[in-house]
Amino acid sequence: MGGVLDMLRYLSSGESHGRGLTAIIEGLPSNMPISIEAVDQMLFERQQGKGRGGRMRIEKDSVEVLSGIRGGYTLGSPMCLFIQNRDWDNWKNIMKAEGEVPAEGSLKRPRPGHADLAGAIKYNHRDIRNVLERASARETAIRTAVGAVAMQMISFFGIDVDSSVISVAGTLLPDGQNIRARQMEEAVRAAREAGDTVGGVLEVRVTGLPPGLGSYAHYDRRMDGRLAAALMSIQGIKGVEFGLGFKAAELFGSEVHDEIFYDNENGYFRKTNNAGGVEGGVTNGSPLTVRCALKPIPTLKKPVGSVDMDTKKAEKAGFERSDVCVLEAASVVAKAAAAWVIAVEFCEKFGGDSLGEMKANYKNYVEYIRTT
Ligand code: EPS
Repeated sequence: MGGVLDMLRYLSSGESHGRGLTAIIEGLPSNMPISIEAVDQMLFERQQGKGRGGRMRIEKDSVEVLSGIRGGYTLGSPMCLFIQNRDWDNWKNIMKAEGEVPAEGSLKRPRPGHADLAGAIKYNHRDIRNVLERASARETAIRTAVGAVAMQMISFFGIDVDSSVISVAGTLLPDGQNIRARQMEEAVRAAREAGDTVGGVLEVRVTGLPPGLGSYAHYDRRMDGRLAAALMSIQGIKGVEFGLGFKAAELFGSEVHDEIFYDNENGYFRKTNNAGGVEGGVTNGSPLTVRCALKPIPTLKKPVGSVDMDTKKAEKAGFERSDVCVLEAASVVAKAAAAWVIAVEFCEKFGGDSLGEMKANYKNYVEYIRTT
């Protein structure tokens, strides 16, 4: 996931209404061309979608690279990314770093489902704003930028990561762009009119993966475990399943397991992919398919019950300007999060200091698979 022992790792910082968001990525190979436009395109996609709120009309997310690139190519040194919060101008009085914080920014009525109460208890904050500023899904902007860089790295090895919304508020979205858009719109409109919010299910698909990423040898090296952790860490995700997922629990083994075939042209192959591309924590060469359940966001115009943290009296939860639905945005973030984990695993297995060295390592492995 990007821990201290990973060859590829990153650290991010930034508050929702602070000056901006930053990330430092360490461990990218040198000599890799980076398209800033491609990163910005993904940031743009994250800002879209039915049900987004007023904030997205203020922001125009684009990444500034402060280090790690020269002439459009990675140097092998840490890459620092920065995304400005345009809304900072409206908030700098409330978000000030020193002196007394004005009372108008202070929040006392925690929103059920948000980090508000648990976060305030944990960090001993009297003002919920001290929690929500970092807990906010605004942070996913920088995560998306990091994932977009990772996606570029793995694309040099023929790996493609894609995602889409499967269902909204329990209704499956049919094929066809226009009808999907209408259905999303309808679900969002109904929720907005009710002062409510909606969630749904999204799917991430990865093609071009070699078999052998991740490992069965130790619990924290399992590919599905690492991916699940990365996806669950996206704000609002409450469930993750691979392939048949929960459905597999209802079937016989003979109906679930993907039979193995072999021919000279394809080597080993499967005709089904119920496993979702991972067996024993290791990629098996089939496309990776992961679904995520996203709960409705917890900021409701018609708030549910809560308690004032000062008076301890029953009150409705606080309301902040917010989105009605972030499903399409979360689908972009999920794609980015999955790409990051794959890039980490890729560096683990084929790691080299330059892109050329990694390509040579990869070629060697592909040749081994072909002849095995
Ligand atoms: C978000 C920015 C936030 C929220 C949203 C995601 O902006 P603001 O709080 O100023 O409206 O719109 O955050 C949440 C859903 C949340 O619960 O915190 C973004 O950039 O994606």
